[in-house]
Amino acid sequence: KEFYIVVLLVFAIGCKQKKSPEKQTKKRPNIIYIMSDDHAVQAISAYNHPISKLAPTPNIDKIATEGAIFNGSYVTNSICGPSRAVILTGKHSHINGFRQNGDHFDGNQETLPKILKKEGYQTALMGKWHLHDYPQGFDDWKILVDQGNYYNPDFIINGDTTRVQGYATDLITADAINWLKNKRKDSVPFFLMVQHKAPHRNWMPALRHLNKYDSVSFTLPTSYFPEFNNQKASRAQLQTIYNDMYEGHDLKLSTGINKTKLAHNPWTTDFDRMTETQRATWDSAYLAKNNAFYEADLSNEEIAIWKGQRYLQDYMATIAAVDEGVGEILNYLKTNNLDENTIVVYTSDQGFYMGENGWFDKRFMYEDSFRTPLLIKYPKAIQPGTQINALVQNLDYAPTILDFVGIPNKAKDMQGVSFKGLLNGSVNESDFRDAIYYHYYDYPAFHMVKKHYGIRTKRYKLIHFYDDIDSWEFYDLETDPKEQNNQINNAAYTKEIKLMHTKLKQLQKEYKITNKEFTKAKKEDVDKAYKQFK
Ligand code: SGN
Ligand code: CA
Repeated sequence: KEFYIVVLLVFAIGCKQKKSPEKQTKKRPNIIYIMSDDHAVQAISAYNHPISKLAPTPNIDKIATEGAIFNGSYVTNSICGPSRAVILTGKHSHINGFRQNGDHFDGNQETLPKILKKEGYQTALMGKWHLHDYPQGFDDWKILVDQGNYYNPDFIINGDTTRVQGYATDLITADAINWLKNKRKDSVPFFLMVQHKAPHRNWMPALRHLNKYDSVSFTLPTSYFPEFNNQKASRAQLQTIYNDMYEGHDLKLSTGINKTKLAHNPWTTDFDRMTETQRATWDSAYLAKNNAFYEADLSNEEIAIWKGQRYLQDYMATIAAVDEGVGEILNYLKTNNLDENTIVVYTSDQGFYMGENGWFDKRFMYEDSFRTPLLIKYPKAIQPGTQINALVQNLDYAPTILDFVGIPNKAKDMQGVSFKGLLNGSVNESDFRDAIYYHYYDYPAFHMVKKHYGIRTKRYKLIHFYDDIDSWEFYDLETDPKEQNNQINNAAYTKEIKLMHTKLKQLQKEYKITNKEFTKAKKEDVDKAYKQFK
């Protein structure tokens, strides 16, 4: 009798294991992961920043009103390729091997899309990739070449490069919707990554948005003309709006009154690839405002402020198309009864400066570039209007998604932790992690931000800039949220600084940072780079 029971049991287990992945995964949620490039928290109206109040993002905001918004979401390394590699692997840069832009992603390692595909998900990727290797783990993909261009961008499809006429943001949205409409199977869940170029430099809005914010005067940050006392690395950077932006390429200024030829424009391809009709619409949209600039005959300080305004107007105008695209995707889900069982994520590969410290770009561990927007909706598990203040990182995205689809054990080799419990209310914020680690390596490189690493807790931040500099910074974010006063030499903080050093060492040990990470650049390379990027 026992023999027959054992045989029956073995048979039953065998049957369970043999179930096709399609059947097992039927009720698993779909996932749409939308990521823009360089989209600052300050530029999403759900975050209530003064800038975004004047240029709202109603569709992106909907994800927060119907789901959750993260007020403490950060990256581990504030730069494009590295952030994307962290998101795919759930591992810090020094473990996944992609430390700085230009590195080559080892696509043979385990990644989120690969795991989901093995579990029976249909997977697809549309838009920016920037990892210098063909994507793996996707049934379908269509990626921008390298950084991508706003107008008539080149896409790689199955290894072939094709120039596609149109505006990148709209093309990527259309590719996403087309994929949803025509995907191979309706019986299995899907994982779709939609990755925009916008609002990346050089901030070229869609033709329909070229004059959208002309009459809006954005509030420039109070730190627009900073002093940088006791902040050596900040003094060495080359990412100041009024010193480092190119008048033509970045600010779309012409050479003079009634001229359409662009002022300084070292990389002509962004404009040269426009069709004659596109270019004519573009030129006529900028003509009057460029004339107004020349007619005003501004002082140097006024020019610096004018540049900040032009930058913010264009940057926010590129976001208008992203927001419309998000709206289209959300509508598609609703009209096709997919919204209940689909997790929608909106994030960026990192934050960005919108004039804070006078800057654009990212890279620094200061709040505006260290933070990244994160909004998630999933009606089945997340209450509308959820606000989360815990410290989460892009390192956690893969473990969280795996947890939501019911395979948390697949994240056991990852360094991130699932924050599903924060989203469905089963974990208290006070029980979540209390410190996050950051490490930036891309030096010497564009914008000359020194290598640095550091730790942030709810209240404090400790940063060490190294390589051709050895400079520590400590901030009390409660009294100095804009990080203007480096307190590293303030005796009143001795105890806290010591504690932060200890925590930093603990985290470095936990994340397996070795001395190999603290290499030094050659002096001649640094000198060459300063000349090249100045
Ligand atoms: C380009 C930009 C830089 C930017 C890097 C990295 N210059 O080189 O300003 O820091 O990309 O951006 S551009 O005028 O050519 O656009 S990232 O998002 O890919 O990391
Ligand atoms: Ca980026």
